[in-house]
Amino acid sequence: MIKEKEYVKRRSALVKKLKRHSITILLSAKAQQRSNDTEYPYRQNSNFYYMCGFKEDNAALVIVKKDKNSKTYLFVQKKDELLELWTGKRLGKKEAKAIFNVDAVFTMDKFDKQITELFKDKLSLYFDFTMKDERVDQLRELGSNLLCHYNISHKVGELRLCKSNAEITLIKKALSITKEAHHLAMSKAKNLNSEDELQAEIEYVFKKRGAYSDAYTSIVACGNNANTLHYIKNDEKLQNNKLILIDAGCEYDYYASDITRTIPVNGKFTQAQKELYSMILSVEKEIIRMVKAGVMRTDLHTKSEELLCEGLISLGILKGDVKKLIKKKKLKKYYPHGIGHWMGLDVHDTGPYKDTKGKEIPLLAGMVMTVEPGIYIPEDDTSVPKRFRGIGIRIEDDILVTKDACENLSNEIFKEIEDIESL
Ligand SMILES: [Mn+2]
Repeated sequence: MIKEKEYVKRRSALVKKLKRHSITILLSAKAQQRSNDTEYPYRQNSNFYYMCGFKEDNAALVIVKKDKNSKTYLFVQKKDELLELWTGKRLGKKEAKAIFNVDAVFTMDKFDKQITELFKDKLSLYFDFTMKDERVDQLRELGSNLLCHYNISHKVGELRLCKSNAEITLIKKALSITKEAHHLAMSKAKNLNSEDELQAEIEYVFKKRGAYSDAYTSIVACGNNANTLHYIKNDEKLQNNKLILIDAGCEYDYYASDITRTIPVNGKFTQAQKELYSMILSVEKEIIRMVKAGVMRTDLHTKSEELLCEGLISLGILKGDVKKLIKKKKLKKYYPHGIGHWMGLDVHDTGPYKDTKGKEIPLLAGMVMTVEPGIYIPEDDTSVPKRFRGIGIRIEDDILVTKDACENLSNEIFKEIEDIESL
């Protein structure tokens, strides 16, 4: 759990980044309708959650900065016995004031009036106008006479880049559940019929161990299906002698995990699978060894391209010169994605990759990034030796950047061939 003290610290760090006379408005996520009167499970907006930890719908956080002073206001839903009977308990104004260390708590029905009052001061407005919400248009109208509009999500994103110890603890907890799920998949695949059965086993562990849900839709792709990068249908039969690419991670108390393992259906890698898998695994390990503060993520990607290209040449899948093959985008056909991304409250964390001047942000101690090289060979690619066709392999771990090196947070999830086969 993140303590209130930490949220206060985050807000004062944000205030330091804001213009002298400004108002910042962060809105809660809106409950999304699925069909008729059925809703999707509610999940708070990550930026809003990061700044205050409030989990309810129909809420707002407002920070007013005047010179060096700042005031923070939380808007929450009014208590309503009848509505609470249907949709669950609301904290209400009084309780919220006792829990959250803000200057004042208002109910949401006062929002327009309060904001109109605050907007009279000709401040600059920080807001996320990209949110999909009718309240955005409303605010745009209310704030049309304000001096300047800035996007708040970049500022919050900067704060979210480096994780606190409490955040790392939650990511580790998410990973401990995800580990159990992947190990269960490794031991059960042999006895299951279809991709969705395997998906069910994985997500059963997520729920049973107290994770809110998956951090993203699981990919369980057998054989050639692994060559569809965002394959989420997961409804085909598991085929003997094929591999299954499983990209699945739970979200625990709002923090993500993002793990890919590629395992044989019948528990044993074939010779061709083994050769390709070992090559990608050694590249993954080599890239993880390079991760430390100061390194550029794009340099990790470039290195992964070189190593994978060399590997494909040595396996006879590509022919020619490494540099030329990469330049002519011959490798991109088999390695079409990046080496990894930031991870945190979101599986693809929204922290920026470039600073405001457009310069790449180097790795910083406390960042968490994925390292996930992969090779995908379509089954109809006749330019590749037959034994490799229809194989898609990705291996993905979650890495904490430290000052002089890094810590592989998912180190305990099996990825060595012998370990996978032993399960
Ligand atoms: Mn990933």
